Amino acid sequence: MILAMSSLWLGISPRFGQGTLVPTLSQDKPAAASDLKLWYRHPAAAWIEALPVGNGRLGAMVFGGTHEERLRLNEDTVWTGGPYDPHGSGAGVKALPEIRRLVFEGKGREAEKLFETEMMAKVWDQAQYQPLGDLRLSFPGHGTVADYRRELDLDTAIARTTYRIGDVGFVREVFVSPVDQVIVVRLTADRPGMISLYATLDGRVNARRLGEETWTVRSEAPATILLRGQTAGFRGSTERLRFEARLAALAEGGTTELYNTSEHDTIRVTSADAVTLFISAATSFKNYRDASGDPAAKAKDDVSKAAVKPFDRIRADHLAEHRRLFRRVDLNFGPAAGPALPTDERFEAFAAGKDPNLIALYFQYGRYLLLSSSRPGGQPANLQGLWNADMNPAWGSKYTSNINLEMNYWPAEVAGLEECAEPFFAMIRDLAEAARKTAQVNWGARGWMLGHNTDIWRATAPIHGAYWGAWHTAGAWLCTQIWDHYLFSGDRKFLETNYPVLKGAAEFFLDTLVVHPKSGRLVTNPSGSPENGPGGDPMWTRNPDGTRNRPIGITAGPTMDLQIVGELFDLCAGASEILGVDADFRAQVRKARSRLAPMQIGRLGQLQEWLDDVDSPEDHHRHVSHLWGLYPGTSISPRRTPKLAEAAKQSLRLRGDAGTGWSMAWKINFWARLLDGDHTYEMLKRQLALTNGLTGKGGTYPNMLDAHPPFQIDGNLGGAAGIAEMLLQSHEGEISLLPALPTALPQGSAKGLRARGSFEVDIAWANGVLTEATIRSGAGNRCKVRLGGLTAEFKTVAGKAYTLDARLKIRPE
Ligand code: FUC
Repeated sequence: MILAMSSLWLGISPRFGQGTLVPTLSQDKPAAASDLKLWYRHPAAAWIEALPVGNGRLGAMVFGGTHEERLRLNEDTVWTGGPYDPHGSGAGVKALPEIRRLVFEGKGREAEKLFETEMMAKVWDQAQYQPLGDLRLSFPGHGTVADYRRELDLDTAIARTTYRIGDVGFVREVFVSPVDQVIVVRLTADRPGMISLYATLDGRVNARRLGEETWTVRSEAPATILLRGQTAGFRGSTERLRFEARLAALAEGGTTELYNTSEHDTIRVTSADAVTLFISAATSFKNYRDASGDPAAKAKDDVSKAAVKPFDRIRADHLAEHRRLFRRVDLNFGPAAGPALPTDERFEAFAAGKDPNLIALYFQYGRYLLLSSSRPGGQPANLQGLWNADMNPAWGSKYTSNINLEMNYWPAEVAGLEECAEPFFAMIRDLAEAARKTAQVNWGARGWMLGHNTDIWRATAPIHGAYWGAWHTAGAWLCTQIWDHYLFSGDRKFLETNYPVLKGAAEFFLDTLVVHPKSGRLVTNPSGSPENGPGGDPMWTRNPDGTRNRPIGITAGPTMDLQIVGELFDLCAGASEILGVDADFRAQVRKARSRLAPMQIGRLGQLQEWLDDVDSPEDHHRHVSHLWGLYPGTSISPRRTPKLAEAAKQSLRLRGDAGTGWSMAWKINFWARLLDGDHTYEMLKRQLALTNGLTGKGGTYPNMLDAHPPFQIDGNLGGAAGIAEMLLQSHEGEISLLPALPTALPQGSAKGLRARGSFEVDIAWANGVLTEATIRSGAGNRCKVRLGGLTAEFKTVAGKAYTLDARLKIRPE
């Protein structure tokens, strides 16, 4: 059954030709400005209320205080440790036959034990991402505050705090320039001589578990503060990463001096008309094998260049670069309802069905977060994107690759931010190189693979234990996202560059798939269905001695693996055909593909998560890995494989709607792919329920960041992808318009969404039905459009737009 998609893919790909998408944007103005702002009537009392700004590499959370201001700062290469070889001293490949035998004989506990003594990394965890520090400002002489407001304007990427004290109005703007590579804080007042402040860098606290790290704050005349140090050593590595941040103040009028106490070197500005603060930062990270860079040189260079550029130019350049990406897509669900409310008060109105445009804001916020945390040349968005407050963050704020890392990039193509995936693709190329050793030592195989985690040093040896670490299909999953970029863009050069990565992933599975003794079909072994085992959550009982029971995770041929490896083989066959290379290899992957164990429907009517029918009706686990083939995969479809789609639906019903942030975001996408708009909307309602993270699971914090809890950016980004998925799908060789429109969203319009085949799509609907669609062709591919049961097909010319009416008839120009 998995085979169904391969013919479709191969049918599609050659037709997509070689063109790249020509941006033929339909609008240069975004939705009404008020719809693109998060705003509040009070300063942030906690990080989950603060507002994120970032340029992909440098980030800040802005609290918007009045007497004191705090910006929690990040730089995307501030990680513990340095380059290291993660591989342990186990027997690896020598133990493999025995582990496999134990798994096939149903001796899972013994197999896990052997896996853990022979296959694990030398340290059972990886390096972690840390904050850079804080910018601390205080404003002497500030009295009682009136007319307070703070906002984040997604269309300008500027966080703005305004208030009055007496008859003086104060304005503070914060942004992170992608052009000038500095964090900028601009302070003004509506009367001269009113800006007085103290400014310093601070905020690194030794991370308890990690041992000593060293850092200092000192000043440099005339008005610079330096935060300099090295992160804690990570047990896996002997090297330590060095970092430096520089804060410089440029005051207009007044006096500026350095003010030293025994604790802090501080900049003091008195009675200025306006002040601009610049913060630059860098680390010694060069690439995952080399941490010998010079952070001081880069930090100094960036801040010196910014200091001689007129502020208006810096701001204008920032705006232009941000809007170049942000304004590509517009979305609304009808006019705003009633007077605009502060963002934290909108959730209640939304829950009562009154403010559908909160969904549009969430979608645009997802786009904003992706383009602010992932830009070419930087690191990919990690578990917290770019914005991590903690020295010891949850799960190391690293790259968890059994759902989270992949989910971060789900909106990139459809939401018109394909460049933002560049750091992600670069990381995949690194992993394909670094993991060759893991493939050799543990599997005796060619190519590469990835398990459930990696870090900035691209560690690929299994960690955390067999329950988590035996699963190793992440590399193949990542390859499907490379392929998808090709399907969207038609960029043959991109495909050519990345072909060795795809081929390496397939070679690994050609070498490691084994014949199942009972069925004679090919399966993975040892592996697992991410973080789950038969029985799921209810099996995690606690013993009197405090230890916890858990199901056996290690297994052969979990459904997710079969789906992912199947699609990997398909895309490798497709890619080699398009590029006209490797005919033998193509024949091999096709043959292996036909021998893979199939998906199965179990006794509960569910899609089985494992080869045996052992799914428990009590299992409400957050991971729903066996539905990978429904989304982001393409092997389950209500139209092409209705029985499998019905079984997937049953699995979802059994799992239930509850979940952590990313789990709910995944379910938004699942229900959209099942073409059930109303259930998709139910999931959106759960995702957009306001939370402080202390009660329950999932939901959205006041600053609209996703609550796992704690904050993880995957839910925001997966949620944004799901909103697009209910309005437009293009994974079946056709552009499906409004495939899962909820009854609760009867009117709206979307502009600039992207579809596979190098198309850009605008849609408008009213009373729950399409009124008009415009499709712009980027590469002149043939276009098939679907609206429910109605289809139309036509030739296109690159660069031309086609407007269709509600019957899918092309309107004459
Ligand atoms: C996986 C998930 C957790 C969390 C972590 C970062 O382990 O199962 O829910 O998202 O990644």
